[in-house]
Amino acid sequence: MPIEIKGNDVVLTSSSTTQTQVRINLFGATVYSWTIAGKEQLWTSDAALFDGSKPIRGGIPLVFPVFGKSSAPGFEKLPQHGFARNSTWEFLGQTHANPPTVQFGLSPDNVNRKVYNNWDNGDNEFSVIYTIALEDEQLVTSVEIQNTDQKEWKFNWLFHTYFLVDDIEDTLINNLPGEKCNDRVVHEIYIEKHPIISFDQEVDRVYSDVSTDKLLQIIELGKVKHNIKRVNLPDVVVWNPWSEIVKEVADFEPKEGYRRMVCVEPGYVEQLKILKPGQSWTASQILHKGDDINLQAI
Ligand code: TA6
Repeated sequence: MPIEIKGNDVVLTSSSTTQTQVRINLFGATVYSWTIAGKEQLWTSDAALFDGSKPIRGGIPLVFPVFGKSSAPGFEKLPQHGFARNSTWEFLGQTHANPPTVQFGLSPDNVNRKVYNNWDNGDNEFSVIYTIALEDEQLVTSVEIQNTDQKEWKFNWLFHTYFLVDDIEDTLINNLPGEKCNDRVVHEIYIEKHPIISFDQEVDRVYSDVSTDKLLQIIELGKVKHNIKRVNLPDVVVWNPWSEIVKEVADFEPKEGYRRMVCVEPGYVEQLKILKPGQSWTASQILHKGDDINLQAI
């Protein structure tokens, strides 16, 4: 049974092994578990809420139409990260049997109105189609955003992916030296000088305009744990809250869980993307298991 609907969950199972699965909750169309041969790849909080009262903490929350809080006109009243993760998406069905592929939809018809009404004048017509394909050692998440309005509007998009690691202090991320970094902890903008990103304190950075030819790898004790490829997603957020911030985050459990996760988040967040009437914008995040370390020149 490659695709099952269990309550508010859609579960895809690989045709080659039942141990390779992805679980998506309709709330936020949030992927909250992805296993390869029985091994979990994503971090989800033990206290994540699935009752629609707040976004699901962990997995792959979808950030739209704003990243963080913004003072840009029309965005000031939106809460952090917008309304996609606060809305119950429509399951549009299966588009392929192998690899199992499904789609979810969001539009003003099913959006969380209370939050949506704070985007411009609460009348932007849009359609988002989210496609998830489960391959044997790869998960592809793609989005198509369409302006179905008579006027233009602007947006950010981000896959806020929480990766599972064994120990954050053994974890490195490569291929970011030379990139422009907006460091939201020290409030400075600089060019990344470190040959590799390591973690021993809170990290909250936006690397902007990173060529999509750059493969990003999460490396633990010399082994590549996760590979992240991006299509049409020039910005990369790297986040680990560390031990103090998590104390303030009620749905982050266990508190020591910050040691088991790192967010590497492909997006279009440094600028607002303008979409004119009738235009569409597409982007993908491609996650796969990997073996060789691939260091790319600046
Ligand atoms: O993507 C990084 C970030 O914006 C951090 O600044 C941190 O706030 C994180 O997302 C989690 O945000 P949330 O609203 O889910 O608590």
